[in-house]
Amino acid sequence: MKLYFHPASTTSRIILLFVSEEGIPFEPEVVDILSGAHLSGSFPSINPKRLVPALDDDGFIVTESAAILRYLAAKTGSAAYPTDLKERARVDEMIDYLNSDFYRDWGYNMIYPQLFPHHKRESDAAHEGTVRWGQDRVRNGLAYLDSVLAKQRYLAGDKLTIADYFGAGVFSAGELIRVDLAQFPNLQRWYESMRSLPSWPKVSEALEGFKGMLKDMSFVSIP
Ligand SMILES: N[C@@H](CCC(=O)N[C@@H](CS)C(=O)NCC(=O)O)C(=O)O
Repeated sequence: MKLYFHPASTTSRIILLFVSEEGIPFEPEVVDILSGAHLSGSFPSINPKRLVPALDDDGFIVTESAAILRYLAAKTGSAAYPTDLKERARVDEMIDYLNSDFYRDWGYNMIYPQLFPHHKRESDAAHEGTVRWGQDRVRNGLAYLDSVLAKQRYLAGDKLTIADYFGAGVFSAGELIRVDLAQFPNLQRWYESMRSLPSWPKVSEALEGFKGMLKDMSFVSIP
């Protein structure tokens, strides 16, 4: 199985953390999205959306980080994707919430417009409005997730599942703008438990490098 990814990409690191923790063998293929290598050449025939990650399992291509996680977990019979219908529905429910509602505000409204020029809004007023609007909605999302984690150890119950791998990757992007989870103690406890997974330091090397480059910048963040 070949995994096309970039080590700094949030959605790639979701997969990298899961395969590393589960010991799933794969052939790595770095796509240098920073130099635009995903936009031309052979990669668009792998993923016409021109985004990483993408998985090639003997000619069967899967894109979308959440779909790749589900595919790999189901293919390997991982305990992190329960087969019980109701337990699995809880995992899918959480992944879908994180990937749609939460990530829209967290990533595309609050974090990425502050980091990437092509995410910046046209006018300063529109830009600031987007970031503040994202920040407000993120606060609601964080409070919701904190309340979930007040009742259970992990995002989809008391066992580690692919929802936690997905969530940990999404949350790691918050480190770039120095999100402080202190006012959400249950969420903070859960995130620290994910950060203490053995593969975290290796998988997060590029994230740490990016954080270093941003250390003198100020951001609209949490709190
Ligand atoms: N919904 C996709 C999003 C993938 C995505 O946005 N990938 C980013 C890196 S995190 C990318 O390839 N960006 C390249 C670009 O925007 O040109 C997934 O979850 O896999």
